[in-house]
Amino acid sequence: MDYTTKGWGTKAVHAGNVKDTQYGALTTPIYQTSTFIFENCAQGAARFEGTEPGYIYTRLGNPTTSVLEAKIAALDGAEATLATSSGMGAISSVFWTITHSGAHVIADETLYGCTWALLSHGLTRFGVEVSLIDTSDIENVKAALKPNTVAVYLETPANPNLKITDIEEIAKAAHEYNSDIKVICDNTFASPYVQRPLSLGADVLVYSATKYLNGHGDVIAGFVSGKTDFINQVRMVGVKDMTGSVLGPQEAFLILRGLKTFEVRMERLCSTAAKVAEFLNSHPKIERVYYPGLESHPNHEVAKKQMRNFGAMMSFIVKGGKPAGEKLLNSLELCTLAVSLGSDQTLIEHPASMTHSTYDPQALVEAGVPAGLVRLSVGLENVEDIIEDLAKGLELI
Ligand code: LCS
Repeated sequence: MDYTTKGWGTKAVHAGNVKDTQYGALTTPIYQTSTFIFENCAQGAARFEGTEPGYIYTRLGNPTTSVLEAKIAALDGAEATLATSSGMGAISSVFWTITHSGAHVIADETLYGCTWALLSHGLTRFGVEVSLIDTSDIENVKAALKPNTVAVYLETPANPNLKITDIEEIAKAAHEYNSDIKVICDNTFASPYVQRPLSLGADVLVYSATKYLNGHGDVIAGFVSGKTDFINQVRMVGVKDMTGSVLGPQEAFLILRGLKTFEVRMERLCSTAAKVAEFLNSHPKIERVYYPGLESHPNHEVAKKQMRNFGAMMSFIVKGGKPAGEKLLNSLELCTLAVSLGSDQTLIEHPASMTHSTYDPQALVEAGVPAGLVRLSVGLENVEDIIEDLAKGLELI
């Protein structure tokens, strides 16, 4: 069946599933195998040549993972998807595929801390030129484009301050300059439920599937989505030869299981987050809330245009800055002090000393991550319980 025109829940449950003709299993089996048997040498050679379809070795593909990849491609509206063993595995496999010494990458200055470190301290060691700019101002992007630019990389909403960049505008400017430039969007904070950047002109999506796509805080994984030719390149160069960042079949199965409830989880998370953001925004002890759904967000109009909901991530500054924020984090009982996000549990953390401690201090200021910023990933608990916990914590300050 073609699921392209079907609803979200239907896609998440059915797209990509392969009928088990051997035993009729309802759910996708876990093919816990490192390698696959060839009937004879000719068949092995043909599979390596690519003239005969079929599995070879799990670093190149596995039936459990293939079902998951097809499902994510359906959710992203992508031609193809590649699963990786982490979000950083997805991002680094893409960069190892498209960069070389002398290539130029434009990236937003506000990124997940390890992505920032990969670009600033990692790729530059190998002769890649990296320009970190504020991509939310299109003029900055136009000014940074150069003949050797191979990619424009951004997160929207960005980790940790929920900065919003206009994907359509960036893709248009980059492709007008040079149609070979890859516009790469890290869609982790939004998830495909909230935002589908390929339909806005982006070329490549990367994810930490550790977050909403798995959704239960028990797996580390990543994805790359895009055109079939490009995904094949990332599979056969970026992952097979350069990073080896392969997702195991057990993890693929757990993500498949998590995806069955993707739509209901996301609906609930987004509606709870909107209420929590309103609560924080009207609280006298809160200085500022960063949530794309609030009219006070500087790019609320762009968020409304490109997101179909506003997600479940937010950050805020408590009046009194870092010491007051720390007091709050140390006193919460239901909201759990931990990094990561997109889990069933509400998680709260301090970016400057945790997820973004990889940044150079000056770069952190330029990226709009003040010392007092607190990041909240709203979970599946009941909204009144989350708000009660935050209210109690704020009272203690
Ligand atoms: N991209 C974004 C936007 C992320 O938030 C993360 C992880 C990654 C990529 C990397 O994914 P991973 O390799 O961990 O699967 N973000 C984290 C965070 O904010 N707290 O802990 C991890």
